Amino acid sequence: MTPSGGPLAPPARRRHASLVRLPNLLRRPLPEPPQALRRGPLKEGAFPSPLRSARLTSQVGVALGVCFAVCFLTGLISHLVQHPPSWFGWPSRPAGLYRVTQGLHVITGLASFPLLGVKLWSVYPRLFAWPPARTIAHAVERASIAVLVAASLFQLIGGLFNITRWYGALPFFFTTAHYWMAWLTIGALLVHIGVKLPVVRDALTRRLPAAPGHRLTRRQLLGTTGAAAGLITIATAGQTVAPLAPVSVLAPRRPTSGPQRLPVNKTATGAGVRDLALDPAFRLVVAGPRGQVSLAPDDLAALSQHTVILPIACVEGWSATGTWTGVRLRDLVTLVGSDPRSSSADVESMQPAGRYRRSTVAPPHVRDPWTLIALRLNGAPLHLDHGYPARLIAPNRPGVLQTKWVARIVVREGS
Ligand SMILES: Nc1nc2c(c(=O)[nH]1)N[C@H]1C(S)=C(S)[C@@H](COP(=O)(O)O)O[C@H]1N2
Ligand SMILES: [Mo]
Repeated sequence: MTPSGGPLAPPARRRHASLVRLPNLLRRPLPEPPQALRRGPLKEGAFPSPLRSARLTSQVGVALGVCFAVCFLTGLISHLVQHPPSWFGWPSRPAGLYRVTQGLHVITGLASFPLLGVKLWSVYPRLFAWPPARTIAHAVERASIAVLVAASLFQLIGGLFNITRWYGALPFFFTTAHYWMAWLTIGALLVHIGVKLPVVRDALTRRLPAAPGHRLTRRQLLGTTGAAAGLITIATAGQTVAPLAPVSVLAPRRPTSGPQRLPVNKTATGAGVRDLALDPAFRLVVAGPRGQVSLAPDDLAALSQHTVILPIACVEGWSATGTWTGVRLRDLVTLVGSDPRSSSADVESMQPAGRYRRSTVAPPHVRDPWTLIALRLNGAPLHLDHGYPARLIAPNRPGVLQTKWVARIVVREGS
């Protein structure tokens, strides 16, 4: 390499100069498109509603930004809990924390529907802005908004499909797509906020005269939008906030529906475990580096029994509380000679295949006295669809990790 200022410096300087010119290049006016194209919605004044204003767009935008931020962060938590990287630890208490974060995730996602609808209505005439792009920088900014709108709609509609369990309608594995698209959405949103911040600040601080002689004022529209978002929340939040259940007419789930007053996602027949679960030869195998035991239902019932009140909190946003009775996982770990304070456990279902047939219980949950291999629910033996003869129930854990029809527990020492 030649040090700068040496005999070969000029090409480097030339490169530098072209970099300096780039912003100018991006801002150089593009040629005007032909006037003959200016018809229909492209005509001047094609969208006369005086309700559309930078102020309306900004106010709805702020509310939407808050919803997206909460939705993104709670979604990230859910992803990390289900796929923990080595640096991530998730506590077992407070027991209902995941129920709250995931409830918020689904509630803010649903409340975003009316907000995004009104926001898009308030700006869609700009689709027909004339000229379509003034400069290259303007064209890039418009393209980034197209990405933001597409990604947002993908997230909201995909999420809605998931909570209403139309899985079959999606041609890809939902959670992976939802996770990566969330980063794209939030990235495009940050760019959008960065670009629009001066406009938003100006629109929110300047007082505008009311639109004269129009039937609907901006305040009324904002009030209606807020009411719509609130109504959607009340009409769906009952799937996790029990007192709202009677008015939650849009909630895909009622917290008390299903056998033993608890919802079911995967039934025993659906999981293909019916015959295995009812087999009298069933044994729960607990295997660790220091020993192994094989427990018949009577053996399990003879161990010390404990009762806990814990929710099932599904990633779909519904949650429901049950009274569970069974054996502490940490007692089973002790039974095979390992230390529950520093052990983790892989809990495996008799379900032959499927994404949720196995889950890992990390040390904070293994040692928690509320983590049970439950045998009973709400005062009766577990219903077949709730995981009979034995299922995992632990505090502060997503429903997908509360493995049903447990047949084998592999204890690992160290982590
Ligand atoms: N073996 C197995 N366990 C499972 C599942 C599954 O598909 N297979 N589904 C999980 C999901 S997504 C949830 S929300 C809870 C629901 O428990 P419940 O049906 O008893 O309410 O079980 C979990 N345990
Ligand atoms: Mo779930």
